Amino acid sequence: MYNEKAHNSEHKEVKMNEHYKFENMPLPFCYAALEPYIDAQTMELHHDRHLQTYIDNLNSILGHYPRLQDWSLERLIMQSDTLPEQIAVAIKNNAGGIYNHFMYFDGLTDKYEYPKGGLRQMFDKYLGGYEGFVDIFTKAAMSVFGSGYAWLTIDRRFRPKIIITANQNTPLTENLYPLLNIDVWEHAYYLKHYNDRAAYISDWFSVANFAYAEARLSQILNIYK
Ligand code: MN3
Repeated sequence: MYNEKAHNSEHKEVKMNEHYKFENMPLPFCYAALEPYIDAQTMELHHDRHLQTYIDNLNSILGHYPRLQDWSLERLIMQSDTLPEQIAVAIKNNAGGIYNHFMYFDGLTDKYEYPKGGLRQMFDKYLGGYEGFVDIFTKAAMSVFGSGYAWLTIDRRFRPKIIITANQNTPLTENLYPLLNIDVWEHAYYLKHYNDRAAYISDWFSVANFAYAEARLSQILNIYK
């Protein structure tokens, strides 16, 4: 599987258990650190309650299935359709909810850096520079109907692909390697931005962790190129 090797190596860096029991690690900054772009109350509820619920739900299911307890999050997502029918959907949704939120919170920073290195080169070569990326990514995030995410991913030919996913679906099952995402479920912005998703997306660019996206890009290029 295209993603398997990268995910295995990635696990050495990600600050979480590789498998059951999954844990909610504290954010590397305080809840108010992203203000005025994302408010403290939203960060606290989003991380400590929304994400925690996915973790609790998945742990609760896996507690009854010892044979799945050494499965990684990625394996649970990618092979959910091989699981018993009564748990397949719940595992896909809750493992996806954890994976997507880990990506989202890792993709936020209180130490903003303008995109540089290979990431910047990729923007310049394929997307019309940083401004082109902002434009395409914003349109994608705005186009999510209902709840979901917009993603910056790279495909098998190492080209950027900006996609959207519904609910807690992930790009993993589409053979795309995710670099960065934005959560556009209303719980990610409603307390501050109300129904103004465009304002939230615009603010998100001021706290987007491009250093993290760049690190993920370098990692996958080192493995495969
Ligand atoms: Mn969320």
